Amino acid sequence: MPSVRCAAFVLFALLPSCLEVQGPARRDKYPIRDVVTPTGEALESACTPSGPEMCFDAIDNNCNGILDEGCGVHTGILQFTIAWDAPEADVDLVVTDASGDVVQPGEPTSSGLVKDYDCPGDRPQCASQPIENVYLMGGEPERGRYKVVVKLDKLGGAQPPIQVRLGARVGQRSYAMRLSLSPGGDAAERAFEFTL
Ligand SMILES: [Ca+2]
Ligand SMILES: [Ca+2]
Repeated sequence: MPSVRCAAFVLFALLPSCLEVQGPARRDKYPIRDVVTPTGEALESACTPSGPEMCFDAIDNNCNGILDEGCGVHTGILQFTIAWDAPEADVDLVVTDASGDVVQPGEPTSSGLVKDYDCPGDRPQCASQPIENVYLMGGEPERGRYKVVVKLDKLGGAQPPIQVRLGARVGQRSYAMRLSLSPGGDAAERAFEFTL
């Protein structure tokens, strides 16, 4: 039975390398690099599951790489979401794509990014758990430099600092940052940049 033994040896010899190739290739299809957080906050890339997905918290609770899925929030290969607990406050999520276009509500950029949640606004959850959400509508994401800015526009009577959770999805990976914003100057704005 030499041919059978040989075939078995070849199979087992090849199996680990095949698995190694498939694993990282799928995880790293959209790696990000040159991540910069100008004010020193950490961009967390290690996700710790905390249970079923919770809505409108900008956290990937179940660590499947998608933020607030099943909540009516759109997602795509790229997704950026902020959530904050003070409905009186107006916090803005300003995403600039690789072409330099700022993503607007209801009006996709040429790269296909659009904002579907923009609180304060008419949506019911703006009154209780405000969020803003930007997502890629379809297709491949544009390669290049992206900038994500979170800024406190108006306090609206809320007590500063405003605690904001920022979540980002790139491919099947999620990233997280916790921000503390206060009115005036540098304290009102936080950002991170990355190259895709
Ligand atoms: Ca999730
Ligand atoms: Ca969530």
